Amino acid sequence: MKALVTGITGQDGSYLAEFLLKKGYEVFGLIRRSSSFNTYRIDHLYKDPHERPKLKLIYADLTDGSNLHSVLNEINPDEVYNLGAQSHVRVSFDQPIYTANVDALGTLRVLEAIRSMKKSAKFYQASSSEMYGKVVETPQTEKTPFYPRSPYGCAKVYSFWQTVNYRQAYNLFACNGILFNHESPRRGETFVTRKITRAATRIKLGLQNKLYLGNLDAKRDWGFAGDYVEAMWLMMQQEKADDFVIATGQTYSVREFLDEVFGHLNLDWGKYVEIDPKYYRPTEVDLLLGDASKAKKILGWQPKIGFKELAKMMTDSDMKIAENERILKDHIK
Ligand code: NAP
Ligand code: G4F
Repeated sequence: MKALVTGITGQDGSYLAEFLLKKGYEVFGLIRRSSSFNTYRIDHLYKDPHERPKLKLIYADLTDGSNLHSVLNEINPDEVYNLGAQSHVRVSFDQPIYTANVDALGTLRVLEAIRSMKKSAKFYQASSSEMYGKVVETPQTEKTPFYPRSPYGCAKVYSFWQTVNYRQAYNLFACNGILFNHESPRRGETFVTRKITRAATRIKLGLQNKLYLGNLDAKRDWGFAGDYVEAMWLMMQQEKADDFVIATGQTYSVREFLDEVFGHLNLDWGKYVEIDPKYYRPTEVDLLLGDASKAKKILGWQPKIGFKELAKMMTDSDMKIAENERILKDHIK
């Protein structure tokens, strides 16, 4: 089986690549040209003599339709996982048009490329709980109407419906995973969980004094990325394409995440955290809480790692990074 993954250098792309390689897939990852290294999350796979022959990296970009067209037609994958995106909600307010180009039109470009293939590929779209935005009901299910609150959320709603429409209009196997927030030690460092675990561990070792954050009252349904990529694959193994909410069914505030992380390090976050209004969003998503009953029933999927374990896993991992930073700093002195 051949799988093509857009966004392979991202958090989810790296876990999904590991997962698919373990299942024996040949994995084709689309990467962007960058002036600095952007493959650090998958370097361990590339260096592994068992995995390397099955992992192929190809330059492509979701803003370049002709490039996607030729890559997909050349590879002829069985499954396409569209994980590539400008995925930062706050940044989408600064770059709304770029975000729409990548996160909305980018999806359409991939769908069009699939439609041009002789043998059609199955398609997975990385849809998001951000589509629920100013939630109209709690918990959120596959039937909850969308009310996006950011350019990112709007772009994801567009992609959601294009995916549904290509399924209905062209009979493509095209499914949406509506994933609630999921984190890991590989989470980008500007998302709130990782920003907190990086700062707390650096504060513990005297490498940093303050942590500047925005809205501490926002609540999220936080799961572990490693659990969530399995759900993506399960959706693609069904007889019929469908859309699924993937979530833990528990919600916690940013404040509670701070309690957990700083508590684990025996620190009082009140002494270190300051509010910087620049991290507030023009429109906020106050509360997300998913109901993944459909995924449990049809896919047999449920999360393995809960909130406390996730916070501890990320803190312990970042402590190792901070320790290395300290050694380096002491060495330079
Ligand atoms: P991430 O770590 O930010 O990774 C995003 C990936 O997209 C990176 O590989 C990035 O490449 C790539 N990318 C960005 N712009 C691109 C472009 N123009 N063309 C091609 N690739 C591009 O995101 P993630 O957390 O793994 O999330 C994966 C997907 O799930 C995203 O679509 C995100 O919107 C969606 N999602 C995430 C969550 C979550 O909580 N993590 C929840 C719901 C949905 P570089 O490495 O070169 O930047
Ligand atoms: O970690 P965040 O930036 O994640 P957000 O906005 O929920 O988006 C993530 O999850 C979505 C799924 O619902 C994905 F689709 C999306 O791609 C991304 O992965 O912010 C979480 C909350 C927000 O309410 C934000 O206002 O934390 C609050 N927050 C408070 N201080 C902060 C900060 N967020 C960030 N990034 N940085 C802060 O300093």
